[in-house]
Amino acid sequence: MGRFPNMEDINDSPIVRNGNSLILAYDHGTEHGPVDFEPMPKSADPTHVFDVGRHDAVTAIALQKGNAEYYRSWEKANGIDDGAPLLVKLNGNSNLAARDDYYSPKQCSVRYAVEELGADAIGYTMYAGSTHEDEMWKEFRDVQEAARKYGIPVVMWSYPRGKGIQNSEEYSGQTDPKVVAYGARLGLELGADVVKCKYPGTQDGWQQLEDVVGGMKTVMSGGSKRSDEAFLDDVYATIEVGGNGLAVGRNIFQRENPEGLLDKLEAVIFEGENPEEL
Ligand code: FBP
Repeated sequence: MGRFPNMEDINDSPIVRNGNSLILAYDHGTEHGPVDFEPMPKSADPTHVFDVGRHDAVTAIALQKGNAEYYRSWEKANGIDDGAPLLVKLNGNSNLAARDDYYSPKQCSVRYAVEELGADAIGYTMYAGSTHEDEMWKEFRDVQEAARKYGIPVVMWSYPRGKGIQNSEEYSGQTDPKVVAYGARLGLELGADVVKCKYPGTQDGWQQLEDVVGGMKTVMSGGSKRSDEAFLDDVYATIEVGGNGLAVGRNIFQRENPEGLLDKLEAVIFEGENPEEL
């Protein structure tokens, strides 16, 4: 059953396999700038990462509009028919902007993503807690309703941050389990199909999030690069308590050979295997 009556069951979406997803995120040139490519300079070439996305473990590649256009022409020019399903990230923001609080402007419409780019899903970053939250809610409303018309899943990057959280005595920061759970719940109530959240540091913290999402799909946000073991342990901790996988960038493209880690992630996310036994 889809969450919306006219929507297909999300489990039938190409971005989902065995109920779970591994989204290869590659919007870092927007969000962080070229500094994220320095540890692995070849990752600055989008075609290198497009190629990594052909690994069986990857159920979607998340790209900003410009790279999504490039992705489609790369597929066509090279006769590639086994690239990852495309998730177009509709909004994004740079590290260069001087803003009074967090805001992620939208620069791609759902219509363009679906009709021109053939998107299988769309993504939107929500900064609840920012003084610009109201504006983002309005933008998300339009995005979500348009996506429903096309019957494609909506993935919310739900990253509560900004003055509302910084100035609160109740919350300790972005990865406070209460904050992460609140962000996840907003995904459910605002109409996302998948919510992507920061790892709150413990399995118990992820459990708190799972307790309030009413069965909506949740994926863990990768974070900065760490060892295979530490990374797999966090992913497994979420899967054990009902998580549905991962949206990951740096832990994949900052590795010289990400295939080994992708093989293990495939076993953990889609087969539920314990990484200690791999
Ligand atoms: P990573 O796995 O590299 O953390 O990527 C996930 C992601 O959500 C990217 O899509 C995005 O570019 C980045 O994290 C944003 O992270 P932040 O806003 O916390 O710097």
